[in-house]
Amino acid sequence: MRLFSMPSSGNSYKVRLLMSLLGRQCDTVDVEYETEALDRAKAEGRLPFGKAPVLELDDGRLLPESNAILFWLAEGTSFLPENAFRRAEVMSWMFWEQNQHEGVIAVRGALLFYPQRRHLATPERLAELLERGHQLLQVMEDRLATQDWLVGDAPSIADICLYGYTHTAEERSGFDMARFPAINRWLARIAALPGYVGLGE
Ligand SMILES: N[C@@H](CCC(=O)N[C@@H](CS)C(=O)NCC(=O)O)C(=O)O
Repeated sequence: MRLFSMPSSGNSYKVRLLMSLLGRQCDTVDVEYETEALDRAKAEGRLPFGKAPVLELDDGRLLPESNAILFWLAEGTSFLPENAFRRAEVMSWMFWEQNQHEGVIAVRGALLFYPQRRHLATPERLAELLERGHQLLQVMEDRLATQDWLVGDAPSIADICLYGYTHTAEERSGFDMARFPAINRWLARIAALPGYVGLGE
């Protein structure tokens, strides 16, 4: 397998993290933002949706979308519950991550982190994203105040998926994480899992 992965991106990091937690190996092709390697991967048709990450299977099939890759890798492991309702709950959190959380938490981080995006980081936009992001983080806080993991009683790909951008929500995206003690305890639980790797590792 080959993973086309953007080193600085939470979406690519989620996949690298799950691979490491599962003790699975694969070749990694780094396709950092605005580099020749990214342009080449696009030109060679390796990124079907024009974005990283993409997992290339040994038979050449390409799987884009970070959460689809998590789902594929987790099949048959403890990171994807067998119970049908629990699996559907995992999907709920993963859809929510893509259609609400990522568009605010990751986007605010990208505006502040990537110099090429700074011109879009107007005070009004940053303030709006800050307020919305705190509301979204409160949704996670409410869930994690009553249970250790987002779904059921074990870590699943819902946790790995949401960890991707939540763990840099303060340092990169500027959210006030002191407001969210249950999220902070959950972040520490994930960082303590055997096989854990950080974003820059
Ligand atoms: N929904 C996609 C989002 C992927 C995405 O937006 N990737 C960005 C980095 S976070 C990318 O590859 N950008 C390169 C580009 O747009 O040229 C996923 O979860 O995989």
